[in-house]
Amino acid sequence: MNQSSTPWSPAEFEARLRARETFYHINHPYHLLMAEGKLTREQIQGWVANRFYYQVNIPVKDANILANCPDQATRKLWIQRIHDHDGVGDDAGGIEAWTRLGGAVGLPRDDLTSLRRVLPGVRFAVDAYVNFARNATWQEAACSSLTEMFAPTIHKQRLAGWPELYPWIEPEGLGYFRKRVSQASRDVEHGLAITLSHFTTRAQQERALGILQFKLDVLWTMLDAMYLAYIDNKPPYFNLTQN
Ligand code: AHQ
Repeated sequence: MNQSSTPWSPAEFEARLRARETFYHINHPYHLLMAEGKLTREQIQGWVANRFYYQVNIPVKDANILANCPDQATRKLWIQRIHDHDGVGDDAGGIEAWTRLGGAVGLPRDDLTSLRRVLPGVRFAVDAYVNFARNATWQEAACSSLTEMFAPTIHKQRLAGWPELYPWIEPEGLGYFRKRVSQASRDVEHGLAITLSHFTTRAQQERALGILQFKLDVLWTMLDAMYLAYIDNKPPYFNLTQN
């Protein structure tokens, strides 16, 4: 086999997946401003309200993966992701925790649950992710969740920085990020095992990198829409509506 058709070893394949960290949304200008403490209350609120649409769609995305997955052992593990977000037993779950983050940044619950603040660009990016998971194989959709390889860093950055950078945000609102640090690591262990064992030919491995890039594009595009609306003050139709 020539060089370009030889499969990568699992270690090399994983290293190439992890090398995509460069394109993670921690490096997006919106997130850089956030990490530097330069976002206003409104820009933080806009981010929380728009990210709520992403959060409520994660269990829908994961339910699509379950629906496409005939392997009981996989489903037994994957279903935990739905419990993490929707809650189970007396654990209210991540979506509820996100509404508490909303309250902590001064947003009434209804500002999130009504979805009235969700920007078209955010909606299209999130819907593209859910529709991908609905139509792809469950292994491809599992691969697309691997942006979470890079998530613990971003959650830890917020936990470490926000109390000092944004003292007006009530500290208990950060509970969501705290829980995600361990949940993301657990998710990645499973998602990576599926990916490394399923994508074995070189062409399949290249496809996996493309799927990961698609999901990096989803996260990046969400912040592009927020940057235009909340940093550049150019929300949709800004030039057509009277001030
Ligand atoms: O809070 C996040 C979350 O629950 C998930 C699930 C996972 C997936 O299935 O795609 N990805 C993800 C992410 C969450 N938070 C993002 C953030 O920046 O707070 C990061 C995001 C991801 O890395 O994909």
